Amino acid sequence: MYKLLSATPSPYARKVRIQLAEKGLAFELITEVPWNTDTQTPLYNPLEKLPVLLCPDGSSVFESRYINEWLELKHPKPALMPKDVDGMLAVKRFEVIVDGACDALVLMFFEIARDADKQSQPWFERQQRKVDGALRYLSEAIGSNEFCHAHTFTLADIAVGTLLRYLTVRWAAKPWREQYPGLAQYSDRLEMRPSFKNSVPVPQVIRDRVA
Ligand SMILES: N[C@@H](CCC(=O)N[C@@H](CS)C(=O)NCC(=O)O)C(=O)O
Repeated sequence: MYKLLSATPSPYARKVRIQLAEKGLAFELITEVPWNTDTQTPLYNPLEKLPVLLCPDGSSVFESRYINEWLELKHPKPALMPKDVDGMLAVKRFEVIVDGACDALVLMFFEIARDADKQSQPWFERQQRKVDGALRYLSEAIGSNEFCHAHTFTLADIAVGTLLRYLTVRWAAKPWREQYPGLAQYSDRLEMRPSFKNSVPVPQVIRDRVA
């Protein structure tokens, strides 16, 4: 059986949790705080980040987008990626936007965790612009459609759905739902799926100093 190193708020880990559930693949969830010094994450990923998928043969697969692709290739059914090249590229484009926005959110989170005199407002605002740009892009691209691409649930929806719910968990003050009501409805619809309901993100306390 697979094991998954995961953190409760992590949108990256949630993408993999949802994909495993959608494919009906059993896995053991191992919850870590990857930012604490005693995390076991570096034992399995030299980049020291989770999610990490641990395989029954002892090997590990890391980097969420690569894990998603790996699982898609190893367990093609049900397909969460279109078969046609243009469809595939369209889905991957959504994944790129989402990962970029999540990376910016993580940088913002740790920027404001620094001592006040070490925080950089221009750096924070630079990251914020990326998140705002991603939301604007997603709102325009999805509109009132049920799914990101071709009226079908794909890895693109898993990615966008995890970003939107992560915003609610870590950035509750960000008024994205009011700004983009279409995206809010899209997010609410996705959160009804059992795979989403069973992986609702929750904040985690980081014990050690990171930045
Ligand atoms: N690009 C990576 C990002 C993963 C990531 O940033 N994970 C965070 C938890 S949400 C982490 O483990 N950070 C620990 C660190 O960067 O040292 C992916 O998609 O898997």
